[in-house]
Parts: sequence; structure tokens; C-alpha cells
Amino acid sequence: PATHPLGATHPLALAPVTGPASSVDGFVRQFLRNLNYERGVPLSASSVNDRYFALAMTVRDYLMARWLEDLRRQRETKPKGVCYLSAEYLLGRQLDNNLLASGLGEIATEAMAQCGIDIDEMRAQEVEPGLGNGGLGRLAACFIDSLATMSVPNVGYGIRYEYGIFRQTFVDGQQVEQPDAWLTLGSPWEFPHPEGARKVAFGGHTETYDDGGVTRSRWVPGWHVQAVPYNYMVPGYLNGRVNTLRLWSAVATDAFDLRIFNSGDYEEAVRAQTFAENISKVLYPEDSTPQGKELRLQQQYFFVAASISDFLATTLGDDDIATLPDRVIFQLNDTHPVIAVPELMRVLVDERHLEWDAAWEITKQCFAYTCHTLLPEALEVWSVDLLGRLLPRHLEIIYRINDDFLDEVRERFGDDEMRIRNMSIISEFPERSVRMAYLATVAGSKVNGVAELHSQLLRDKVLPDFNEFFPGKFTNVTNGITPRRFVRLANPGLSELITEAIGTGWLTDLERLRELESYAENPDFRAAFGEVKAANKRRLNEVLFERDGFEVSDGHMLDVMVKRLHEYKRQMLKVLHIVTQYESITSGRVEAADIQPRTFIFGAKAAPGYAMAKRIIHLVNAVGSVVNADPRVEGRLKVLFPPNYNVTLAERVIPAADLSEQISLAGKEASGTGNMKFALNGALTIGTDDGANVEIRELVGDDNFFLFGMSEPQVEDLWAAGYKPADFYQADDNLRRAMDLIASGAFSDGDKSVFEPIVSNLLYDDRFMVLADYSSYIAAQARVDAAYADTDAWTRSAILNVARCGFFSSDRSMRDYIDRIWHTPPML
Ligand code: NBG
Repeated sequence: PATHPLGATHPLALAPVTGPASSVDGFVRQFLRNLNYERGVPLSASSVNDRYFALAMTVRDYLMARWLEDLRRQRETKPKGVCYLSAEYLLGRQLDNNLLASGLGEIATEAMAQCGIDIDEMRAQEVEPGLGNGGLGRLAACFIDSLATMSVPNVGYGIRYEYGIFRQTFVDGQQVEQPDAWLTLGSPWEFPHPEGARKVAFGGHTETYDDGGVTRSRWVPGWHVQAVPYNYMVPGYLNGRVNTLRLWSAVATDAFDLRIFNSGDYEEAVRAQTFAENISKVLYPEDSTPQGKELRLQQQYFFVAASISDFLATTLGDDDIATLPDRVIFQLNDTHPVIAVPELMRVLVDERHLEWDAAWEITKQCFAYTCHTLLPEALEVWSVDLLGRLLPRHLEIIYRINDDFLDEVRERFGDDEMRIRNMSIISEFPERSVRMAYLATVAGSKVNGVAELHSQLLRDKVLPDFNEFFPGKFTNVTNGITPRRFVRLANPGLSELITEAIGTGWLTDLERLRELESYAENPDFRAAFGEVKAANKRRLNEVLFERDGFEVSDGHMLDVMVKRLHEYKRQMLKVLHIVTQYESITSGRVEAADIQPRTFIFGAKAAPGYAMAKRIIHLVNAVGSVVNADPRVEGRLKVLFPPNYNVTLAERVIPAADLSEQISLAGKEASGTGNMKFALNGALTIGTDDGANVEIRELVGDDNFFLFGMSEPQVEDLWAAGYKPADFYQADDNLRRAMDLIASGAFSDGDKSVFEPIVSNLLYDDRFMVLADYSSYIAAQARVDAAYADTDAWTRSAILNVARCGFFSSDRSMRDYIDRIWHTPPML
């Protein structure tokens, strides 16, 4: 059979490419047409933004026929599809991704060149939609990419935040947040559909009424908001498939305005509008620790109510509501969308008039829940007070679900009040509230964690009673990342090298990277691999220079820790390592010339209200200023902290890294996904036995991974024995010297008070056992230094990391979801 020049084997990809943009000439023509007719400018007077828009539209035009065709086919064949419900999608830039998926990259580059335009200028023009905080949102973006690439019908539902994750700047080394006005210049990728708006209700009260002899409940809402859908194309990689991402934007309802307006209160009418539109105004910048604010619950209900209503109206249509489980599975991405459970019950019982039990049978089949955390404080709860005020009918429904559930528990286990209290969806302390994770667990057909260790701890430690009660409900799906964005686009040099070695096809069948294993023994391949890494470092240096004015030294090991700032991730451990190296040189105990030159790169945003995290950011910057300026270090240690780490920067940093820091306290990081991206780009990991690190190490082998620190059971033992961090401080000279140096004010112009809260927190509290793991970490870093000195052996390990991590493709994650949870066949 013929193969597509780009390696895909889907029939649509093999079909002759037709349409306006399929040749350089055609592309130029369509591009100019878009510039003239959509932007209203001639080429000679066009701005970079005009050209970026016209280029994006030309790519869109090309994908459009496939999108429409997919939608038509789905209407016709009515397959079971996945509705992914997620409050976050951290998409990253779209242009390159869509050029890649459509196979138009070369044509577009050539076409732009013929127009006398540098396509890189237009790439740089795109503002990435930062509609997520970190791993959870980026995971959702990887998943929808994989589903499209695997031809699985899917709609991703979420919120079109007007302001995404804040833009981080540093003032005197401290984080200052700026609004992320990503829509200022518009976005060429979205298709607004105001005619498809759904009305979402809030507040009011409930009442019962007589419906021909049947007593029913109904909700009499207090106010409404319109949810306007914006559609985005989600193209599969070279397979002619395009799925949909549908994000909701809040708009005031006409009725709402009119009523007040008629009363003559113009100002109040405008205020009402602002109130409504606030719902999709801004992404909450909390990662892993929810805020519990009313507006947040409004956002959650807003998008799931709109999504369910949308699915029923546009996809199920007039079909029998009882067939719903054959048509859809709603995947709950963490607890944020869990209010969808009582919403579907409300629709089925109150609006469609199903019996409660029949409705519950349907509902249970239509949901599955993914948990993304192990931190108890991160499990979302909503006070009964707030929930009852905002969604009174939903609270009633939750009570009924809980009553029925607890009856079943009693039936099985007897009147074990302790157990009942532990399993109740309603918790009584410290205030009456709804435990959203419990609601999701009771309702979901499956509950999954995001890495083997996480799923095991979820079963055995977080929700053990539920695991006992629902045997078979708990499962694991280890996270993954899309190799299209994070290998092919981010690392074209490596991609080319891989293709030269093993041919095409690996990008959609990542386990094929195994074929690289033997190349690790080939000196020519190792040299080429090393050259790619070096080129990626040079490219990163250019970006950092242009972006932040940083100058990076050649020949350094690039040691990278990029992820949200959170105490459990232990950026402090990394800081202590740097300070230890610095102190050992400046105190004369170690010759600068004797240490392995390293550049440490940090990237991390802190939640604006998380004081300790912000103080740690301040400390990293402070240590950087001192270390980078100290001549005694002879330039052999360098600390760089580019502000505003985001997907775009990740795509540059990760391919350049030598060492990947994955150093959370064992039992705290659910999975991590950065760890996978680094390994697949040939960085070696220094890490604890936590999250997906465990699986990475198992796959790459102990020789190609720097393991340190306590295991999760050891952590438990140390807690049980009584953890005294100060004992560790006393027992380790290096640790004492590093801590003392920070406490002395050496990094704060002699002002001891600035970082005192960090030091005393470590000495007297240290919830995440930084001090307990310090000595093991420093020893592992010494092993890293020794290993890096042998360039050939290091490169060999790096190649083996790439070769053995194909498992971490999000395509594999999607296959696992399909097999274990969704049971959705691919569409032919
Ligand atoms: C995060 C975990 C990560 C995990 C991602 C994706 C939340 C609540 N959880 O370890 O901290 O990789 O989810 O599953 O953001």
C-alpha cells in the first residue's frame, strides 16, 4: 500500500490533498484572500497581526472540510463519544500544532517566503491561551490531541476565560502578577456561536407541585446567565480528523437586563451585565489547592450545565434519553466539574420526568472521575450553606444521593456509625459541606488515579472505605504527553534524528522508540544526539537572551526544575543544593575548578495568595543574584529564573535540558507530566520514588535514573516515629552551613528577617521533609556530577531514556481510558 509522504496511514491522509491551500500557489492565493477579505488590508499595509490572522485562517480553511465532514459523520453514525469536562485546558500556541497536524508546514513556510514574509515573525505573534494552571490543564490539552489523532469522537468542554493564568513578572526578585489579556488582539482559532447559547440558572428556591397526581420538585431560579459557545478545532495528526473543543463564555441574558432596564435603572442593568460576565472573566490561579470561593462554584456549574444541555440538545436530540449511556461518557477532570452529577439527575428527574431510580441508573453509567491529587487539602468541598444558596435543587439532590448511598452502606456493614460518618458525602466538620470527591466516587462508573503509585494510595489511603464498598470501581491510568507537541514540534532536531534511524510512524506509535535502543551503542549516533542537544541549548540561549537578557555559559550542564511552585514539590531542596555548592566554594573547602559547571534553570508561578511559595520565589532570585555575581564562583554556577514560565517556554527549555528535577516528597505528587517530557527529550532524571517517576525509573532502568530520598512507606514511618527536622539540621554539617548562610542574610543584604520564615518553617515544621531528604539528595547530585563527566556514558543513558519512554505517550493513556473506562470504539 502507498504511504503518505509524512508517514500516516489513514485513508483520508492518503487521498489527494485538494482545496485551496494544498499547494504553495494555492496557499499564497488563499492567504492573500484572507488578508484582503477577512482582515481588510492589502499585503503592503498589513501588520504582523494581520498576517498572523490570515495565515491562521488559511490553515483553518484547509481543516474546515474535514471538520465539517467529521461532524456530519458523527451525526449520521451516532457513535459513543467522550465528553471531557475540564475547568482547564492549557493549550499552548496553536499555529505550529495545526500546521503540523494538517501537514502544511513546508507549504506554508514556502508560501510565506514567496510573499516576502518570515513565518517565524508570525509564530512569535501568537499569544498562547493560558487557560490552565499547570499539569492538570496541560494533560487535558494532550488528551484531546490524542483522541483526535486516534479518531475517537470527542468534545472537550470548558471555560473560555477572558483572562488566563496571570503573567508573572519579578520586581526586586518578587513575583508580581499581571492580567493575561490574551484576547486583546483577538484569536483566529475560535468560532463563536451566539445562536447556540445555553441558558444557565442560579439561586432562587425549590418547591413541590402536583403533576396530575404525582408530586414533583422543581427549581425556581433567581437569575440566569447565557453561556455562549466558542468552538476550536482539534485536528488529529495527519489523519484528516478534527474534533471540537467547546469553551463557554458568560453573557448577561436579555431578560435579566430588560427587567431592570424597564424599571429605569440603567446603571443597575449594566452592573447586572458585569455580574453575569464575571463568571468567565478569570481563571482561578490556584494549583492543587482550591479556594472555595462562590464565583468558582458559579464557574463550575456554569460550564457543566451548559455542556450537558448542549450535548442533549445538539447530539442526543430527539433520541430516547434512556440511550444516553450508549452515546456518551462524561469524564470528570478532577472535582471541578462534579456538580454535573446532580445537574444530570435534575435534568432527568425534573425536566424529563424519569423516576429517580431510573435516572440514577443512567447517571451512574454516564460519569467517570479522575482524581489528580493526594493532598487532603486539595480535595474540594463546598459548604452546604453556599451550595444551597447558589444551587438549592442540586443540594436536595445531593442529599438524596447521599441518603440512598448511606442506606446501602448500612445494609452491607450494619450501623457502623464511624464508617457511615467517614463515607458520607456530607461532612459535618468544621462546617457542613459537600465532599465533591466522594460524590464523584459514588456516582462514577470508574475512579482513576493518574500513576500506579497514586492510584494505589488513592485506593488504600485516601478512599479505602469506598474501595471496599465498590470492588472493581478503582483503576489506574498513568498520565501521558503528546509526542506531537513535546517531541516533534519542540525538538525538531531530535525528531529528525529518530526518523533517520527508525523511519516514520513513531509519532503515532511511540513504543517504536524502542528501536533506538541499539543506537545507544553506536558512536556516530551518540555524536549526532549530542550535537542535537547542544543545538537545542544554543537555541534556548537565544530565546532567554531575547526574552530576559540572560547570557548562558557554554559547556554547562543544564539542570532544570520547571513546575508550579508548591512546597510539596520541594523547590527548596534544589535551593539548598545550590547554596551548598556555593557555600563550599566561597568558604574555600572546594575549588571552583573542581566542580561540574552547571546552569540551574527554574520556572515556576506561585498562587498569588500562597505566601510561602512567593517567599521561595524571592529566595531563588536572591540566591541567583548573589551566586551569579560572585567572582569566586568563576562562572561555574549560574542560576536563571526566567519569569512567566508557560507552554511556549517549556517547548524551548525541555529539549535543552540535561538533568530533570523531579524531587517531590514521596506520596505527594500524583503523577507529574514534566518528568515524562524531559525523559522523552533525553534528559536524565534525578527524582524520588513518587508519582510517575516510579514508572519512568522502572522503564529506563536504575542505571539511567538518579534515585534518592525516602520511599512513601519510609515517609510514613518517619512521621509515625515523630519527625524532628532540627535533628537533621544538627546532624549534617553541609545542611547546617547552607541553612545558616540563608539565615545570616547573605542573600538579603544582611537583612535576616526576609527569609527567616522559610528557615524556621524548615527547622520546626517541614511538612514535606526537605531536611530529611537533603543528605540523600546531595549524594545523588554527586553521582550526577560524576556521571556527567563521562560524556559518552551520559549520552548513552540519555538515548536509552528516549528509547524506553514511549509508554508515556498520551495516545497510550487514551487507549487505557478507552479499554478500562470509556469503551468508546474509534470511528472508522
Ligand atoms: C496535578 C498533579 C500532577 C499531575 C497532574 C495531571 C492537580 C490538582 N493535580 O502530579 O499535581 O501530573 O495533576 O494529572 O493539579
